[in-house]
Amino acid sequence: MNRKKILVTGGAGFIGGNFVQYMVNKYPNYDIYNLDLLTYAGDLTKHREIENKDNYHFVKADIADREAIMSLFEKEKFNYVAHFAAESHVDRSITEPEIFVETNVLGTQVLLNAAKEIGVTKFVHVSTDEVYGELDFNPTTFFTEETPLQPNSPYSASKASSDFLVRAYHETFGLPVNITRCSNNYGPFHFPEKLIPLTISRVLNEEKVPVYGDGKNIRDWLHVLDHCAAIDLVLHEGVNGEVYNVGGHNERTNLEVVKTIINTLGKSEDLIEFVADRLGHDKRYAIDPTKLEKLGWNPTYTFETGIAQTIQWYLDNKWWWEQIISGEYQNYFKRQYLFN
Ligand code: NAD
Ligand code: TDX
Repeated sequence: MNRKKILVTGGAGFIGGNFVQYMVNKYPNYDIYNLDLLTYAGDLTKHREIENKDNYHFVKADIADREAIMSLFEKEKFNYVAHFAAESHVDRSITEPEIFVETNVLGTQVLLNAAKEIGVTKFVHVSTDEVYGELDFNPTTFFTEETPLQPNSPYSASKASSDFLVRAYHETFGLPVNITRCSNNYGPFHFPEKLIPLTISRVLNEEKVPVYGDGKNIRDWLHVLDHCAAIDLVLHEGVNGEVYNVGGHNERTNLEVVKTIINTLGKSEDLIEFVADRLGHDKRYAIDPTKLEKLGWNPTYTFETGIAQTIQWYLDNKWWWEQIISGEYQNYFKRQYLFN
């Protein structure tokens, strides 16, 4: 039987977690290994419905722990790696940049080296459109795969550095890699420090919603399940060494996003509070996804259908985000994996 082993790093986080569930359900004949350090952003409660499936496996480890990663690769001989693990929050990178270098740069190099040593079939590195820097407000300009990298935050600089290492492992050692650069994701299990889940949870609790600066910065929103389908496609069909941009032409100002959520929930726009701007706040991101579309990918959600589904999900799954905000989710690993 054609049983493949797929290592998903960061599979307890937002996008990696959605990807783990997508793969476990779609490919019963693949073994999906979720490797995660369970930082503040890692949460295993989201996997309650799949954690007992035969093709789901969890490994707690730090991607920057060279010895642990090498011995895991030697033991399991993974066929594929989908690398999501990262420090992902721009605001945190402004106050604590060091961990972004350790995890995003060093951790990626450790994984690349282990993948090279055992000879994987494919290593997909999940990067971000933020490595391209910022666009102006001219709506006809987009990031393509040829746009030069000009990262502006410690977060995007660390991601760009990891992109260069991935490229170097392909050029120097012939490692079969792809880099994907995605726009802002949203959807179920999005950690409530990020704009959309923060707004939904605050509005539901009748709390103020902080909007940075004048709220006119633009992000290009992509539903996380469309992103999962893109990574699945690139993992199986991506041309080795290529970069693929992922985005769905859904540009909105932050103020439009916040107002859409407030209005959908029938609350007052008085909840909006303009606060000091983020340092180095990128004006606009917008993706040209033509190359990935030619490979066979198309988004299935518009922003309207996706945000409606997401708001409904947060209404239906208060159990999830309330225990994230209270911190209770951090006890789940001990209960399920250590004390049983
Ligand atoms: P997230 O912060 O929700 O999840 C990150 C996960 O990585 C967490 O589970 C965390 O515990 C784990 N992790 C952190 N450090 C680790 C380490 N040293 N070893 C092992 N695991 C570790 O992030 P996300 O939003 O799901 O983003 C996933 C990836 O996608 C990141 O690489 C990010 O740069 C990229 N990305 C995110 C977006 C977005 O809109 N969220 C957009 C484009 C690209
Ligand atoms: O409270 C807030 N108020 C606000 O106005 C927060 C948290 C954000 N913002 C603004 C800043 C951004 O312009 O909203 C926009 C979105 O902010 P975030 O949700 O922090 O996302 P962003 O900084 O755009 O980065 C996200 O998308 C690209 C992910 O966190 C990154 O990991 C990914 O690479």
